[in-house]
Amino acid sequence: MDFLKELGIKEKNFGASTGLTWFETTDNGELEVISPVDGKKIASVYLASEDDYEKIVETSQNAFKIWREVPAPKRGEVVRQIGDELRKYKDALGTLVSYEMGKSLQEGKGEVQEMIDICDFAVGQSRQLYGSTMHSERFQHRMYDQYHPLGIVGIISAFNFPVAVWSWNAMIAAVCGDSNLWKPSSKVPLTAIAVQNILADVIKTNNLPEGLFSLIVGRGSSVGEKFLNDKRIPLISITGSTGVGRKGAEKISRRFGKMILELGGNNAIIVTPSADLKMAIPAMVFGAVGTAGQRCTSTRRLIVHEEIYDKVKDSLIKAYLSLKIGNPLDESNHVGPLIDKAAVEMFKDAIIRAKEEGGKLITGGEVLEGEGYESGCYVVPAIIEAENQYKIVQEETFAPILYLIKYSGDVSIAIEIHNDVVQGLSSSIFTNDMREAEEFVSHIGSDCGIANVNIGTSGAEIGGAFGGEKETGGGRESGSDSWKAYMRRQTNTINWGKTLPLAQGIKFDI
Ligand code: UN1
Repeated sequence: MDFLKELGIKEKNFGASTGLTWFETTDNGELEVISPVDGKKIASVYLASEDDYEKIVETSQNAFKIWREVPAPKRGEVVRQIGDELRKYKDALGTLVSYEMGKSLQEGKGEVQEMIDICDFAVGQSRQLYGSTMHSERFQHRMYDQYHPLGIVGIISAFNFPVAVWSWNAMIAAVCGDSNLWKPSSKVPLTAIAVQNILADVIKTNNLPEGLFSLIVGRGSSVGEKFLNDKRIPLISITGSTGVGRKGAEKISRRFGKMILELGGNNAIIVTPSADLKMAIPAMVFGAVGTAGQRCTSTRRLIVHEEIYDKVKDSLIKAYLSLKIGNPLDESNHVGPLIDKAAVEMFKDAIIRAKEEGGKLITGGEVLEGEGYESGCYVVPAIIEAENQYKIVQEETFAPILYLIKYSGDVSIAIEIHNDVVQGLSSSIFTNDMREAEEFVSHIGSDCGIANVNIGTSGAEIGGAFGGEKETGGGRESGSDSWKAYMRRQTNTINWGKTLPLAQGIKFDI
C-alpha cells in the first residue's frame, strides 16, 4: 500500500512525539489497528507511557514560551506552510482516513480539504486577533481588552473525523500562540501519526521548537486521566459522545480548566408541506447514511408533516433500496462500514429497542455477510417509524438509523418535537414558506448550535462556529470568533493623566 509508505507509516509505529522526536517506548503495550474496510491489520502502534506524557508536557510548556513571542502573523505564515504540505499529501492522507476509519474516499479527501481550508482561515485570522476599545468613565483614561496566548491546548478527537477536528483546534490554537497536545481516538491513531509526519518538514524548515505540535497515543486510564487532571493544560477540547464529554468535563472543571465540548447530537430535519422534495430527499439520505451515520451532525430524526408523510416515506424507501453498500475506497459505493463490531452491536441493539417501544422497521437493519463484507462491519441503513419520546429516539446511536416521526398542525408543533431531546447540535427545515423558515431560525425556533434552511444537518463549512447547545456541550470550534476560546482575555485600563479618579465616583481622600 503505497499511501502508507508515502505517509511514513511503518508496520510498527511509536505513539508519542514532540514534533520531530518520537519516544521509543515499546514496553507499555501495542495497539493493533484493524481496518473496518476489510478486517485486515494495517499496522500497530506502541502505546505511550505516563513517563512519556510527562516529558511531552514539559517540552510543550517550553515550546509555548518561545511560540507566544513569535508575532501572530508570523505564526500564521507557519500555518500557511502546513496548509501547503497538506495539499501535497491530500490524496495519500485522504486514502488513509478512508481505509482506517471506513468513510468514503471522497469524504476522506474532503476531510483533508477541511484541514487545508482551516489553515487558510487561520492564516487570515492571525492578523485579526482583535479586542475592543471602550470609553472610560474616568478623566484621561483609556480602556481596552486584548487577547493573549493561553498555553498548551489539549485536543481529544473522536474516530469519526480523525484529522479534521484536530486541525480546527490546532491551527486556530497555533495562530493564537498556543502549543498543542493531541490525543487521538485509539481506533484511528495512524492518521494522527501520518499528520505528525506531514508537519515534520515545516517544523524543520522553520526551526520551530519541539513540543509545539505533540501527539500521544496512550491508554485512557493512565495517560488520558493525567491529561484531564493536568493543571498545566489550561484548555482541553473534547470531541466525542456525551458520556465521554461528561466524564472529562467533571475532571477539567474540578481544576477550573477551560474546555470546548463538541459532544453528541440528535439532529433532525423538519419537512413541511411546502418542501421541495427533490432537494429534501437527497439531503435526508446523505445526512442519515453519509459516513454510515457516524457524524455528530448525522440526521437521526425526520419530523414530517402528515400531508406529505406517505410520499416522503415511499421516496425514502426507494432511495434506500438503491444504496450501494461496500468498500468505501470504491467510489461507486454510497455506504461504507461502521468503525468496528461493537458499533454493529449498538446498531442491532438500537433497532431491537426501537421495536420494543413500538417502532416499525420499514427498511434495512441487516448486517451484511459474505464477499466484500469480511470485516463484519457493514450494515444496511435502517428507517424506523417512531415517536419522539421513545427512549431510544432520545439517544444518539452512532449508526445509520433514521427515525421517521409524523406531525400534524403548524410548524411550531414540529419545532416543539424537534427541541424535545437533550442534545442540541444541528438542525434543519425544508420548506418554501418564508414564515416557517424564519420561525425555525428565530428565538422561538430550533434550539441547536446549527440551524439550516433547505440544507441537511451535516456538512457544515469551516467558516462558521461549529458546536451545539444543551448536552452537546456548548463549545464552538473552527470559524467565526471561535478563536477567542484559545486565548486568555485581559481588560486594561490606562491612566495617562495626573490625577487618580476612582470609578463609580467614589472619593477616597488621604
Ligand atoms: C463531527 O462529526 O464530529 O458538519 C464533525 C459536518 C462536518 C463536521 C462533523 N463538517 O458534518
